[in-house]
Amino acid sequence: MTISRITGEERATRESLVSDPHRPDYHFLPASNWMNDPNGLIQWKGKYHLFYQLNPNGPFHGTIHWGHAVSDDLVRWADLPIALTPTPGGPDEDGCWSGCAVDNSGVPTIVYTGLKGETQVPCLATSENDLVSWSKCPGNPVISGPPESLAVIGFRDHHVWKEGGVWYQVIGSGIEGVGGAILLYESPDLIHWKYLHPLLVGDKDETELVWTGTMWECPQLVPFGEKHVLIISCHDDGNLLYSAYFVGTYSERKFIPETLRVTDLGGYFYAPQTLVDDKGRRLMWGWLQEGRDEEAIQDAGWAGVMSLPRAISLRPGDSLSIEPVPELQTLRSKHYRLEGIDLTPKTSSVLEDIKGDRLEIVAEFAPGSAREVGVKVRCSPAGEEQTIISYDRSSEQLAIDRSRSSLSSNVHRDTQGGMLELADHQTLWLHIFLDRSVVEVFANGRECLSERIYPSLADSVGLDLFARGGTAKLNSVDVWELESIWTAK
Ligand code: DQQ
Repeated sequence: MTISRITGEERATRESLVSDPHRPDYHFLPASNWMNDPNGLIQWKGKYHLFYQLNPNGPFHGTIHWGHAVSDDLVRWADLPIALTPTPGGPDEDGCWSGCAVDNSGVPTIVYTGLKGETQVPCLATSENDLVSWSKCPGNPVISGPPESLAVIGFRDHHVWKEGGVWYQVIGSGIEGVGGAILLYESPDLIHWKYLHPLLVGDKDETELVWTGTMWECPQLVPFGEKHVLIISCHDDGNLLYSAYFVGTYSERKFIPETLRVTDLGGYFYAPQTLVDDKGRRLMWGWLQEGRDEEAIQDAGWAGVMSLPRAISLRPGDSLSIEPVPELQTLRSKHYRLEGIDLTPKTSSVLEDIKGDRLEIVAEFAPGSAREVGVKVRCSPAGEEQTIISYDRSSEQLAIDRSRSSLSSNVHRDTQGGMLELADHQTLWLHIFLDRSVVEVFANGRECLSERIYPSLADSVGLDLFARGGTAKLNSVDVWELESIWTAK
């Protein structure tokens, strides 16, 4: 296969990995090696720029650089040169960690975390050629360290915005013995920063709503009308938990939280960032972590995938609505559609003519008397491998059962999911993106559940629909084969 969207070394590397049966084909990921957080999301002169945490030296977290890709349409990406590389002897000599990009009166400016030993400090870089190459600010770091009045755990990851002519910044942190914390700063010029106060402090022992751990990474404070959403990624003593968000009010530089929820119902979506594009949409990407052991990752030669771009908005009741962007429809090729099928516990092989590991599936169920309905993907002909996406009406749980996703021993196989509340006669609407080892399920235009699966059999490409504990009606199902983002027009 010829990769058409890029040139040179990246192209050869991408081509060499095309036959890896677990490597996603329409999600962004670097040519090889390690990727984690999305960084510096910005639309510049109409083009979408995606920076990301990259280790060009192997498929493991270390020597973190900023990788860079650009897109006209949010879907097809072209690799650009590495944007930030650790500088020997500099405050970022051990890594250029996460941060953001802003437009400083026409000067594209990155605010990122420099890592040197254990020390984490905010640094700046600017570009004079439309974001292609970057110069680090000679005065780095722009803040010498965390406030002395606080005993912090971590001081990293930056979200910067301008309000009334003043720059504000939030930095992820934690307070020893207390919980995660977001620290608020202000500046007239992005260079001189004054610490104001913690914007919010968590409770490491509170588990009633959503447990948020000992430290908060990758904060973003985003306005939605009268409300603000504070997105965090929860970290606990070195373990990445999940991304969560508070909805609340922000005024006079104070944030008052009202609700707290997880951003994605699965266990792999982490460190999301957002941007507002020229259509006025708030778009979000997150890092989808691997769900297999280090030996398998080492053998694969790559780790980490970017989620699909998700359009987010705030619903009444203070939860986010999360939907795939319509631009993804340009990847659709062969199409199948079925309508009006009665599903009983004995129904099987409804979709036996459709096979694939890179599919988009839209299924609408009227659950009827069924206790549970759903879709099976990546099914082997004899059923020893299958991944079950289900909705349980009584517990209102949307879940992905991976207990039979793979015969391999080195993969995660727990069932993950969470609450999707539906009114009594509301239909269940599942919008599923399957891309080899990635499953992203958007449910009823609201929740999203992302998982990683690694089937071992080449013929685990079947699909099925099911109802259990009663009968249900499948109003319709549409399935599209999706093109690769590297070879599509
Ligand atoms: N990863 C980065 C940090 C961030 C963490 C380092 C989240 O800046 O806190 O790669 O994945």
